[in-house]
Amino acid sequence: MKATRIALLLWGVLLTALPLAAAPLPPPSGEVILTVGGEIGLTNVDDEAHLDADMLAALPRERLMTHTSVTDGPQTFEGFLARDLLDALHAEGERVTALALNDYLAEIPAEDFERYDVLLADTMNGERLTRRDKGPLWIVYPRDDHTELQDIRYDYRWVWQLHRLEIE
Ligand SMILES: Nc1nc2c(c(=O)[nH]1)N[C@H]1C(S)=C(S)[C@@H](COP(=O)(O)O)O[C@H]1N2
Ligand SMILES: [Mo]
Repeated sequence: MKATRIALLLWGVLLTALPLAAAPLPPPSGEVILTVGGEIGLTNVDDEAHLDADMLAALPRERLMTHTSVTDGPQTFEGFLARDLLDALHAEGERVTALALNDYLAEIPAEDFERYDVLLADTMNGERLTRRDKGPLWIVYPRDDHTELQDIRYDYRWVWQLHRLEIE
């Protein structure tokens, strides 16, 4: 069996069945899309989780339609839930710092991800988000489903060009 395949299987098992910290996170085999550091229970490179596209694709896929503060009309996003990622990595923390390729950063209370189905989107309207345009990942809140999210206090947490999360 190819190493990638084994790695993916392991990751799949981690997401579903295995008790905490029973298996290590496989190393990334492709380009790293997202790095997660800080208070996490599973790591693969030093004390961080370096996640490639295949590993992220193993998380349950979710779709969300919503308006945003930077586009006209509702957009359809696809990706995975921030909550599912943090659960998969056994993250324990109250604060998540989200860092973008353009050095923008936002501090997000971890409870946002419990309370709301916040997406880490990798596609918009069926098109993959590229680094040139809001990719590789964009934090998308279910803005249309909760009036309290239609507020600048949340807009700044919609970090695009996301490439790193720090859990504290
Ligand atoms: N990567 C990145 N994400 C970002 C920002 C940014 O500058 N870079 N600006 C944030 C802020 S402050 C807001 S209000 C929303 C919308 O930003 P805009 O109104 O400046 O377009 O996106 C957020 N996400
Ligand atoms: Mo903002």
